[in-house]
Amino acid sequence: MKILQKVLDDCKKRNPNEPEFHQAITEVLESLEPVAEKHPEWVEAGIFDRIVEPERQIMFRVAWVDDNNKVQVNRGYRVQYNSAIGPYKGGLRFHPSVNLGIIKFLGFEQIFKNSLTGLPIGGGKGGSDFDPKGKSDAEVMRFCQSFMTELYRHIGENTDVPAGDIGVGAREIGYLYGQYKRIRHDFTGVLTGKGIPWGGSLARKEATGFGLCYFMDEALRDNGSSFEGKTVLVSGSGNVATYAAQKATELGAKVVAMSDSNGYIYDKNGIDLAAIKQIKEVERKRIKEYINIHPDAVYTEGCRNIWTIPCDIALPCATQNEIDAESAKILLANGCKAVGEGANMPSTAEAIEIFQASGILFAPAKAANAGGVATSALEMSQNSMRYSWTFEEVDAKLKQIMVNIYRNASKAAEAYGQKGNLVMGANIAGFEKVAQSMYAQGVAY
Ligand code: NDP
Ligand code: 2IT
Repeated sequence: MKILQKVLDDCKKRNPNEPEFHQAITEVLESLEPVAEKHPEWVEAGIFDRIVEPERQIMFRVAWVDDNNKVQVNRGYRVQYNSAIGPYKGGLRFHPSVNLGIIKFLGFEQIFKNSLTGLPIGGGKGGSDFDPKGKSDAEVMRFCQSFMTELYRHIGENTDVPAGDIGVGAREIGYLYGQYKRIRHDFTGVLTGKGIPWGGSLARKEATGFGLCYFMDEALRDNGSSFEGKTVLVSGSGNVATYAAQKATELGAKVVAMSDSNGYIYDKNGIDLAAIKQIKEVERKRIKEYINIHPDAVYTEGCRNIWTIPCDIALPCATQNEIDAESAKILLANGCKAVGEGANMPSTAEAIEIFQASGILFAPAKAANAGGVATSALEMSQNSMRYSWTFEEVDAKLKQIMVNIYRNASKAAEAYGQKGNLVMGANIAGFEKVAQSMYAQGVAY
């Protein structure tokens, strides 16, 4: 890297001790070096220096009272990263591992992902180190109400529109929306992932997982393959994982393993998704319960070794850095031919290098998992129109968006002499539109 090395070095220096953020900016800036060569006017206008710095970072105290009447304190975040092409848009993550560096890595990735959807949404992300696991509904509600009592002043349907991510699903969005509406006295589309009766979009729940499979389906076909008859591993058993497993199965694959942070299940007959939904969505229990319903399935404690199961296609849908170099090598040695990232940054930089060097199909998160946020943008459109589309209408738009993202990322990779490199293609295709917009709008942030 020549032109952008200083941008990277300065950014790392200004943001010490944020390894996930460093990982995300390093990958993107490395991909963008040939773009910087081609566009000296963007270098001159400081586009690269500006894009790595969030427009605004909000951190706040969230105090709430637990069921034992004890006061608890968490930290809330909203990083409003880039608004060049639309209002800040991106999820909220509630997980004990959340810190500013993680929210920044997610917010930064979100800029390019949102641009790739072709819809007018900027990039942002937020969340808290609050852990919903083991909390009562009443505790989750009190936390969400306290969180929104600060967040509401920073967001709005044309300013910043949060949604779900790890630990934030329909229940949390409901409590957050109720509190926003109460404070603002305004019924607007300020959050997405809302319930269907109160402004949510059909197919939003399914969208990230379905979108991942639509993307992979298109990419596999372009490489003379398909999901038909393939053995698939899906890590995680949350929102993204569940609907990725469902769509992969509908497209003819057999999903043989899923996981949570405690361990993984292997079912050689193919995972029973009704059982997964019952355990995870309804009962909020651990995945090991699956073997009570299917005694011939195998549960293994610890989630890491899921990648040692032989497969044709791996769909990591849990969290960042869940596939390291060692897991990548094992996957390849066992004959894995394609990796589609449902989670954000699930492969380490070393793992990506190994996958790419092997020549298998590698679909990076910001392209492959963009279906969730794309459908969030469709929810915003429906809210603005005060209208709702049918499941089939939304699903058809989602499918077309994912096909377009694949084609645009492929085209960009080819245009820069890197045919098949979807990491580079996605980073470049996502960046160019944002860069053009920032350039046109002058030095306004
Ligand atoms: P959920 O909270 O619904 O599910 C998360 C799943 O991942 C759970 O099975 C969870 O297990 C597991 N998991 C979480 N953290 C870890 C960890 N540190 N180690 C192992 N397993 C872990 O979240 P989502 O399905 O919404 O999100 C999954 C991924 O997809 C995230 O990377 C998210 O950023 C990304 N994503 C989500 C989108 C969405 O629309 N929801 C859109 C695009 C990307 P456990 O229950 O044990 O914690
Ligand atoms: O990472 C992501 O794209 C999401 N969590 C979804 C964000 C959204 O606004 O729907």
